[in-house]
Amino acid sequence: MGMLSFEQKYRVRGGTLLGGDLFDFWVGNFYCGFFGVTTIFFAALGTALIVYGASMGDTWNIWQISINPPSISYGFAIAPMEEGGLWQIITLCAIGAFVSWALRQVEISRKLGMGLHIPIAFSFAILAYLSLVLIRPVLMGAWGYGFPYGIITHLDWVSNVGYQHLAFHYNPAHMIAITFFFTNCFALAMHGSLILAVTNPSDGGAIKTAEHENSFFRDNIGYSIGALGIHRLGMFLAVSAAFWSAVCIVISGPFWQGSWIAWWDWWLEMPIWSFPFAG
Ligand code: UQ1
Repeated sequence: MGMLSFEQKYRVRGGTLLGGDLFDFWVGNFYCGFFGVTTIFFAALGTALIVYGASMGDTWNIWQISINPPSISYGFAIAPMEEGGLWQIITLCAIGAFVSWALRQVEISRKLGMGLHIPIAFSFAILAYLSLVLIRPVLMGAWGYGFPYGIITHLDWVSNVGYQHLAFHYNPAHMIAITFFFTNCFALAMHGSLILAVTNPSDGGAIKTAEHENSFFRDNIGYSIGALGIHRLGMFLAVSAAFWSAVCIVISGPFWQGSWIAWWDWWLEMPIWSFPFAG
């Protein structure tokens, strides 16, 4: 149940983006809101359509079930249900549910008088999804460039798109995205371990303070980023990882075709290699 005295003060009307007082209430711990209703609507409809699509397929093996996008030949047309139309509606439901969830986060943040950091951070995850099923397919000319909704089939799709570019790890935006993901893991491992270290003293020991946190890192590496700073760094690293992931897939196909190894030829073609020795 949590902090009831705190909640009594902050469970206030208002802050809604749409509908005024309509749906401005809580169900147990959960805030409803207009966008809570739309989240449940899109999530329930999308899930039901995935199950319906699975029932039309030839397997109930959870690993092999797949809802596929239309073939490329349909372009931007609405495909028949069994030939990708279902994928198109499920994609609309997913976008509707994700955007509703972000807007519900905005309403809750406004009620609490907080910043909008959470929905802004979450919107970068939505952007990464949109880059795969909306932005890149639009730039490529067909919905068929979206990825299939299946556990194994979406992995096959990633592998296939990777090999279409020969060696995807040579994609510079992919390199940057991976670097942000790993650095993010490193930062959260440091932060999580530091917080556990100061809040879990040995039996009978006293919980340590922010000064202990700062002192550890000053003693260890000569620098402490600070309690607020580590969270600013964390948001920057996480949001950057999602952003560069979106960039790395959107440029693959629409703005660069073929081998990502060959992209680095600009380096070999620099005039500095021949200038003094040109014969
Ligand atoms: C840190 O300096 C700090 O400030 C006290 C934290 O806050 C609790 C941290 O969690 C971490 C991990 C650090 C160290 C991080 C860097 C980038 C020096």
